[in-house]
Amino acid sequence: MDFDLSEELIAVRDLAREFAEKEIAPTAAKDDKEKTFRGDLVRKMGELGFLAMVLITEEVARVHSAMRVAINMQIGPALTLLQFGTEEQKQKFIPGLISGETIGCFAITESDAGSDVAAMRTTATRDGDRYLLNGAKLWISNGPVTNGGLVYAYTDRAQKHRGMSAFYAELNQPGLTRRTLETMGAHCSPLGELTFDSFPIPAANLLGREGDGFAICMWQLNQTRLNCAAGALGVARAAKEAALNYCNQRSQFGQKIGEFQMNQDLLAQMIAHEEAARLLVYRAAWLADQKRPNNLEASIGKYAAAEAANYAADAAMKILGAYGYSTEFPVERYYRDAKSYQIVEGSSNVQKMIIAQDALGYRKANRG
Ligand code: GRA
Repeated sequence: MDFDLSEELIAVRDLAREFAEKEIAPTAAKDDKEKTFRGDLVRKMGELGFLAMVLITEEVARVHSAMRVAINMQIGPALTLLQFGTEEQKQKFIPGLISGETIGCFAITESDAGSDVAAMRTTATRDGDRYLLNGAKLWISNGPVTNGGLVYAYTDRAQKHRGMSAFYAELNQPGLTRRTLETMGAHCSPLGELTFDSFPIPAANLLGREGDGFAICMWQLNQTRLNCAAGALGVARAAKEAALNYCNQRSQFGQKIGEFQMNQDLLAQMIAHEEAARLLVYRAAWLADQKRPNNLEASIGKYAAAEAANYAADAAMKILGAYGYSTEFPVERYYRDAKSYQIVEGSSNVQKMIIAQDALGYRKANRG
């Protein structure tokens, strides 16, 4: 077993850290307050080849979790096109996504289809050389700003999940209305509802074959879950760093507050949870690099990292007291942003279901 990163990976991580600290961190609090989507930073990350990878995502999320979501919206569709797309689809759509020229998205969730993906109602009906999309997608990251991404819909509802199909859709066209949604955290990651009314998608934009959509969706979620897990590590680390700094600065009752065992207990638990989660996330990423199945490992990593981020944000809030609760300092942002990791990309309960059902022999997690 080798726990060292290669020199190349260390260099990439350090470059990402420098970029995050110089380009994202200085305006993170302002961007969060003003709910600004930073398309310019997405393009800059595209130029640097940053729209990928666990190590980069963690560095970005450490300074601003919402910018990690932006990475996921680019790589999710790009990787899925790479895996399932035709040569023409790859050439036409991937470059825009990885350069950040196209602001990406993936539209799975609906009002009655969150954890239960197969319950979606959106349909894609064949009409000559195109499909007409009808239905409403909810809680779509980048919904208000995206101009292209993946959309999942039923081409044959009677076939249940085997009648679902995946499409790449160029979204700046008539037939789509958007509604912006407000959330507690990740304010620079715009979220929206997309309502499709006979929205046309060229038949050439179908990924794989009709009916492949559910399996494609599960494959895609397995990639984007890993990015999410890496983001949670970044938030856990940011909260821990804030708590450590404060413990070394602040004095009460004549001593540094780090001297108090109750704070040491919180710090030790934050560190142990974060480090354990990091190893699990790196294992899932390493398996992906080896082109080995890693659905189970990605679920374990995502679950552990989401919980570690929430533990750390909560503990940091306890340690910093009013300075944690204050909106003038970043810990309250970590706290708000951490919460999303227990909800998105398969809630913590969905991950636990995948993990436990695999262990019980009910449903194998690693299927391909
Ligand atoms: O045998 P079959 O032909 O019937 O196929 C079954 C199975 O083999 C069928 O799907 C196949 N399948 C898979 N194929 C390839 C299942 N899993 C996989 C896989 N991993 N790879 C049906 O299987 P099933 O087990 O009966 O499915 P189910 O019970 O309907 O659903 C399973 C499950 C709950 C795990 C799934 O629906 C799921 O993952 N739900 C969570 C949804 C989710 O993660 N949503 C995220 C939305 S996007 C988002 O959050 C954006 C956030 C942005 C950000 O912050 O980054």
